[in-house]
Amino acid sequence: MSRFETRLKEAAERINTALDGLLPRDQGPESRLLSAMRYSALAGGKRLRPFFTLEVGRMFDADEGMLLRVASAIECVHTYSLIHDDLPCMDDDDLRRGRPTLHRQYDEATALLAGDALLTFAFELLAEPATHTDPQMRCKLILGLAKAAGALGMVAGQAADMAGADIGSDLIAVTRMNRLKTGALINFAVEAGAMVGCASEAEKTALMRYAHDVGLAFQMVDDLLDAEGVARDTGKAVGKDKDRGKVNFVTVLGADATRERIGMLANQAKAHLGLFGHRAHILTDAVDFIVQRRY
Ligand code: GRG
Repeated sequence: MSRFETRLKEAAERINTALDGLLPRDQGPESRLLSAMRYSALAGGKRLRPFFTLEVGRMFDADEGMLLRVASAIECVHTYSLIHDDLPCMDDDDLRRGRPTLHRQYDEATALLAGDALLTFAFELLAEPATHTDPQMRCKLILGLAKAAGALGMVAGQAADMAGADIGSDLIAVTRMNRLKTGALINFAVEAGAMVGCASEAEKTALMRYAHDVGLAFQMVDDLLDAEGVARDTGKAVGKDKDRGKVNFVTVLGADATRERIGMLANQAKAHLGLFGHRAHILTDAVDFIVQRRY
């Protein structure tokens, strides 16, 4: 395991422990709903988004307890999006994170509600005083997450994804869709770490540029894995986009040109970190991990 993978695994363990403690216990009359929330939220996953929040915050010596709550909120939103994306009315998938999708393991109504509850829970977490001593900061975090996840962010990207070729089959349309569907939440994960760490405007700008390039490269790799990967590694079905007539970077550019762009974005992302010197070495390593990942 590389130095980066060890660090990612450690962060994932801290996030899992935090989520386990923060999520409601699966007991009482609503225990089926609560256990469904826990099934998906504690099912593993790379925990990349919370990793970014923790590592960026750490660069500015932000409080670990606060960062863990913010990172957990972001992971709850990500998990909700995966649950809803897997539903029969969307991608209708059977496998997620190497296990049956939530609606397969439970039922469709429970999956829908567990997704709703995780989304709402994220904002509850951010609003609680334990997340930050400054109420204005809590409001800013809530606003940032709402914008990233909402109708002009991730949900807009999902709507464009569902529209398939109707959004147009060119690079501009595909880039826009992915900036929203995947990029918006990755951006916020990085931004939230900078916010809690009270980064300067110049530092925030550099980090936002980094997040932009990383988000696009991440999605391009995801599209390559969908085209060429194996379900055993990815923990989810592959080859779906082409079968469903969806447009993605590989269908628009082809695999070779997608790989070339991933390389360019990776170099560009690393260059944005120049301002931070050695302090950002883990964010540099994250770029290599993202472009080389097989899952
Ligand atoms: C339903 C509102 C709504 C949004 C869904 C995230 C998303 C939008 C759909 C997921 C489908 C998908 C394959 C998106 C592309 C990239 C992506 C977000 C992959 C999953 O993220 P990872 O690889 O997953 O970080 P893990 O399981 O590691 O957390």
